[in-house]
Amino acid sequence: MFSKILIANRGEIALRVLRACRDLGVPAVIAYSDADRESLPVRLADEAVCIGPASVPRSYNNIPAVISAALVTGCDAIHPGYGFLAENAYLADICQQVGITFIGPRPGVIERMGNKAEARHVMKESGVPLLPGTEGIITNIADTRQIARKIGFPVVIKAVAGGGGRGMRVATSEADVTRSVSMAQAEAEAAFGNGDVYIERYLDRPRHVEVQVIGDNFGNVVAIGERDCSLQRRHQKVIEEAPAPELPKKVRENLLKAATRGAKAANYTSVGTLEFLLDQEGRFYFMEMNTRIQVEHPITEEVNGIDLVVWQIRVAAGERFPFKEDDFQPRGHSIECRITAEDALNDFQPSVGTVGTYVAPGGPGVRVDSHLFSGYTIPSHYDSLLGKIITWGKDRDEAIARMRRALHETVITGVNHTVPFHRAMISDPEFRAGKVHTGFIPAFMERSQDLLNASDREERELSQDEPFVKGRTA
Ligand code: MV4
Repeated sequence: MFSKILIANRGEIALRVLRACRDLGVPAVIAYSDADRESLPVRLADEAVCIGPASVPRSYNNIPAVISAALVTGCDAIHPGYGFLAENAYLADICQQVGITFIGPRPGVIERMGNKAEARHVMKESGVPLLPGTEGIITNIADTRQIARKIGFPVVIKAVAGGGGRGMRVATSEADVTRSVSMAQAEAEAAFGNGDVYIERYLDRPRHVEVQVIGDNFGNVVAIGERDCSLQRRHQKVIEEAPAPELPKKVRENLLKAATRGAKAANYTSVGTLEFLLDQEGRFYFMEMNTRIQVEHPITEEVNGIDLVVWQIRVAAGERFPFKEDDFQPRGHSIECRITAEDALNDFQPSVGTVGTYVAPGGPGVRVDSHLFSGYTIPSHYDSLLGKIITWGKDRDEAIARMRRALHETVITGVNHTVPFHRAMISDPEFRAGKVHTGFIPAFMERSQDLLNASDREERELSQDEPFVKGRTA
C-alpha cells in the first residue's frame, strides 16, 4: 500500500477520496487552491498544500504544481478524482517518470479511450455492439454523404475529442450533412484543438445506461453492474439510479458481458465506466468510455456492497481484485440526486454566496456525500456541485420514498439550490413509473413551467412540496 496519497481535487470528491484513505489507514495530503483554503477537505486532511490561485489552469489543472506538491510532501501516489486532470494522459505519464503512482489507468489507455474514434475501433474489434457509422474519422465529404445515406437519417456527427455533447451535430438530410460536418469540425477544433469528427446513426430519446468496471494489474477485469443516467439537463446528469429500471434480465446480462469484453480489449486497469445508449427495442450500443471514478459511483457501491474508491486505490497499489462477476448481484435499489448551487427557476443560473443554515438528511438508507457546512462560502470559480444525496431501499419504491424523506429534511439557506427541483422530480408520476429517457428532463421542464407561471406561484413558494420552489427557503 502507498505511504501517503496526494488528492489533486476539491469539493465533495476530495472529501470522498480522503474518507477512503482514512479507511485504508493511509495518510492523505490535499492539494488546494487559494479559493478552497477554508474548505472541509482541507481542514480534515492530514496535510494540505496550496498549489496556486483560484484560477483552474493555475492550480487544479497545473501539472507542475500538482507534481511538485506530491514530491515535497513525500507522496507516492496521486488521486485525481474526477474532472480537472483525471483523464489527462500527460499527468499519468509524468507521474510514471518521477516514480509516483497515478491512481487510474495507464497513460496509453487514457489516451486511446479519450479518442472516441479509437475507442470505437477497440470495441468493434472485440465484438461490442456499436451504432452503424464510419470506421474512423471523416476525411472526404463526398464519401461521408454516401455513408450517411447508407446509415439512414438522422445521423449524428461527433468530435473524437468530445464529450458532454460538445462538437456534436445532428443531420436529418444529405444536404444537412455537409453543413453539420464543417460546423462540428470547427466547434471541435475551437473546443479541443482537434477538429476530427466521425459519424453514426442518431437514436431518438435513447436511455443512457453505463457499466461500472474495475481491472487490476493481473488481467482481471470485472463488471460491477449498471447505472441508468438518462436524467440529464444540457448533458449534465441530475438523477442516477442503479440497477437500471425496466431492463430485461437477458439484455442486462449481455450488456455486462459486452462491457467486460470491451474493458478487457482496452487492457483496462483501475475503475472505469463504459457508456451505452439503449434504444426503445432494448438494443444497446457502446458510446464512450470514462477512465476515472465518476460522480455517480455511490449508487453502485450501495447496491453492490463495495467501496469503489478503496478498491481503486488498492488495485493501483498492486493488489489483486479478489471478486468475480458472479459475486455482484445487485441488492435493492439506489438513487442519487445531485444537489447543485443553481436556480432552477431561473434557467439554472449558478448561485454563489455563503451558506447560512445547513441541515443534512439522515436516517435509514440515506447517505450524503458533501463538503458543505453552515457558514461555507461557495467559490465562484468551480462547478456548482454542493453534494449528493444517495438513498438505498429494498426496491425502487422504497429508494424513492426515502429520497422524498431525505429531500424533505434537507435545509440549505443563503444560496439557491436544486433541492426543490429534486422534490418535484421525485414526485413526478412518470419518474415514479420508471419511464426514464434522455428527453425526460426537457419534457418535465415544459410540464412544470405551466405550474410555475400559474397565478398561485407565490403560494407555492411557501410550500415545501411539489411543484418545485425557490431554494432560498427556511
Ligand atoms: C447520441 C445520441 C443519440 N444517438 N448518439 C450526448 C452526449 C454525448 N456523450 C453523446 N450524446 C448523445 N449521443 C447517437 N448516435 C444522443 C445523445 C444525447 C444524450 C445521451 C446521453 C444522455 C443524455 C443525452 C441528451 C441528449 C443527447
